[in-house]
Amino acid sequence: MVNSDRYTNLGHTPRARRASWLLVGLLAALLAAPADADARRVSSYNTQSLGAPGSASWNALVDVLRRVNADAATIQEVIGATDRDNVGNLAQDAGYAYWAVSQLSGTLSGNERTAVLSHAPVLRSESYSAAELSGDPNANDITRDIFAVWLEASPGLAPWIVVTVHLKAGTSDTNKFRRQVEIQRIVQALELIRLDDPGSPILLTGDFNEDPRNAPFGSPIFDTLPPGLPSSYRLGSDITFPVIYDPYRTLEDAGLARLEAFHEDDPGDPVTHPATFRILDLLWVDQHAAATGTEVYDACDDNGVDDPPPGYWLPKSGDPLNCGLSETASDHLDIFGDIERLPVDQDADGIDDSTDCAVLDPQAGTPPEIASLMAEAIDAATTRLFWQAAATADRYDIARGLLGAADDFVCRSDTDDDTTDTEYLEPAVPPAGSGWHYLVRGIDDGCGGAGPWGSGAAAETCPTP
Ligand SMILES: [Ca+2]
Ligand SMILES: [Ca+2]
Ligand SMILES: [Ca+2]
Ligand SMILES: [Ca+2]
Repeated sequence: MVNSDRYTNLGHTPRARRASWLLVGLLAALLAAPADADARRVSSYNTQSLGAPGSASWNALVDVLRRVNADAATIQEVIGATDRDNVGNLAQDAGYAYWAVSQLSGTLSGNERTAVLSHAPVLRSESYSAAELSGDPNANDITRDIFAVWLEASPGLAPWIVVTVHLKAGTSDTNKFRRQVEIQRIVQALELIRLDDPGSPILLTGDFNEDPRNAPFGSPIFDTLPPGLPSSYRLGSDITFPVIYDPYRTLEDAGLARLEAFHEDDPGDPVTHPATFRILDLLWVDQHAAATGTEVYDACDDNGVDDPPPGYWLPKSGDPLNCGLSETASDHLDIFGDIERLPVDQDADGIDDSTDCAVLDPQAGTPPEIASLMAEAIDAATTRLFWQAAATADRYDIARGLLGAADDFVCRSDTDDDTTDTEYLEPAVPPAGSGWHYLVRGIDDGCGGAGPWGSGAAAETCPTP
């Protein structure tokens, strides 16, 4: 750690009755962590059921999951109670310590759940039903629950939130209507998630059952319920007409960006459902995240080498798999991306969303280190310390240490006649032949608490607010 706010006050003999002031230099360059320190690989895989543990399809699925080795592997088509009960076994076989499975709600799921396998602890999960999102208890208008998990991030950072979906399949207008309503429900789920965790990166994955290459959309436009809906289908009373089929613009309007992905070393092939040559499986990120790389995994493309063209290849775990294993595992391919956080400061208080305890309140947040401590002599007996205000600090602590004695800092806040301003008048003079140095920290009386001193030396010198 660097004492970038350390100010040194060199004492002289009393006879001189003068003090001279020395700013100890700051090497503030350092503490930024590597950009990818909290990066995560996320994947989306429609597994076409899990199969029986130990079966060929199960083993192939395990092989692909291990080869891709996502930090958060989302899967769709966990079919029936047997698959549900086997998700823990799949996690174990694929090398995951944590996992979570969605619930079945309403009548339209086809008995299919989604799941997440995670290397990081699952802090929370929510399986959102239509009724819960709608507010209309009779709403029964989404196929599968929208499933969100909160995953532990690096210390001090807001959790990663991974949302996975499996939307209605089919190309009829009625299916498009149902898919658009599901997309609107996803946006509602994102609103709920952001209400709780406005600083978290949100990753949306799943089988969306619409090829984005079919854009532009914008039609059909539904002014009333389409024919041919299931008899148990109930559109939530909160959904208003017209309903316009424009699924991906709706997600973009909600602040999401789709990540393009291609087969290894083949920028001409983005297909995730080979039987129909369609892109059905998608990855999206919100404003807090971006991809450093993406790929659609097909064992037949996997030779462990980044062949020309450069890129379109990501490192994987273990050895390349035999061609055919992807086909044995599922009718879909596994799509994955390496995701890193982007700096975002929504309330412009200088504190990144990822560490801001009040992401939307510019008055609240742990103040950053005070790195601008300056001093001037007021008169022979008085030194004025001053510093630049930290945006969220309501007041400041001052600690004073004897030069050369690293651990002797004492709190001087009790001698500051106004702890809310950005100055401190030191009325004392250092002992002859010695000197003082100072540390200042900002304190947010809201959720942020005390900021760092910039040095461990003074950590205990003022009572923690
Ligand atoms: Ca290759
Ligand atoms: Ca902020
Ligand atoms: Ca804030
Ligand atoms: Ca003051």
